[in-house]
Amino acid sequence: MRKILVTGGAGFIGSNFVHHLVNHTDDHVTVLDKLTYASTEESLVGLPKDRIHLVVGDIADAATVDPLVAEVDAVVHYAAESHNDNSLSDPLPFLQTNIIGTYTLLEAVRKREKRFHHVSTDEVYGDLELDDPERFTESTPYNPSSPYSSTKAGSDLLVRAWVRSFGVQATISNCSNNYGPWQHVEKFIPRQITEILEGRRPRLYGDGLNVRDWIHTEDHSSAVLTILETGRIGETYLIGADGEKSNVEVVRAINTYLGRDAEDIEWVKDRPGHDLRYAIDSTKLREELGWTPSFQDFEQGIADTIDWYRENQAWWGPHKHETEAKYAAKGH
Ligand code: NAD
Ligand code: TDX
Repeated sequence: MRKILVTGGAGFIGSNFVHHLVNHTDDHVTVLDKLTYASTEESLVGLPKDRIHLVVGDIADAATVDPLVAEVDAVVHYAAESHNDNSLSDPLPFLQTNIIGTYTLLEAVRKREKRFHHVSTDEVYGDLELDDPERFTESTPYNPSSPYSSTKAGSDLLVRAWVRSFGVQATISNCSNNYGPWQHVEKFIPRQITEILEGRRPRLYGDGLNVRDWIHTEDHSSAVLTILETGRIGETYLIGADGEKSNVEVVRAINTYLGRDAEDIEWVKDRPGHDLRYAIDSTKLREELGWTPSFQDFEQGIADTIDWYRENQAWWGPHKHETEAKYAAKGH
């Protein structure tokens, strides 16, 4: 039985990965999570107690991290401050968790000689024009735009340096926008669904033409497990499922599934520095490691996600008011 430490395993994508490990391997999973406002500890409830252990703590605290790393075979690192809008109003927690936290983990895996997988984002590459025929590849130069994406870029570069300078056995993945259950209501798709469920209109930034490359979080998990098990040390793999959609297309799909006029939209102030388009070319991951996504029907995926938010109001309801108050203060 392998022992895996999953940082941020009580968050949206990390908790999905923990379920994926429990369902697809016989690994024992230790979750290290600070349980910030974004965590979804409930998503871990019901998992077999002999397979999973939750430790509440900070990845930037070496005294917490080092003994946990010593006990496992590999670390999969999801923990992060993850929301661009928050990074624009208060960048410091992003530097602390995304940079110092990643550094702290790297020092522990270096000392304990453990395998490390670093989960990152396509936002490190900046953005593309709407009509650019190119997509991001592993050799696209880094060009992050926001405090969030610059700290993720910094953390990726730390991992590369620890591989080259100290021989740390690490891989990196950069994934596109995830959707699915347990995503915090601050993020785009859950915010729109829950605005409508609370009787308000969905809210689009700017002209709504910005494009994101959507992937179901379950496909992100299967890709990360594939890289953990078969990826080449020192390599970066881009994860994407050919899911490019403009924001207005996504909102129309949500409106339509909820039986509303597709064009009934509240147009709000744009995000400063708003990246125009992300698009992933995941050829390397598919051809080298044989990974393919399973959730290719976006309309069905959105319908399932909407149904999940309808059924789980008890989980997201308590976070909604505070989240909307923050947005209202910024004019979003
Ligand atoms: P999230 O905000 O939902 O979850 C982050 C988790 O990390 C939370 O449980 C939080 O409590 C925990 N955490 C935060 N600071 C911590 C600290 N100092 N110590 C320990 N735990 C801490 O984020 P998410 O959307 O699930 O993203 C997870 C990872 O995937 C991040 O590294 C993010 O950059 C990356 N990613 C996200 C997306 C996306 O679309 N959401 C896409 C590509 C990559
Ligand atoms: O109410 C909204 N209206 C709107 O038009 C919100 C919250 C967002 N938007 C737009 C901004 C973006 O173009 O929707 C798009 C998606 O926004 P977010 O959910 O904030 O995601 P994004 O900024 O693209 O970043 C996400 O994907 C990459 C994750 O939050 C990051 O953690 C990940 O690295």
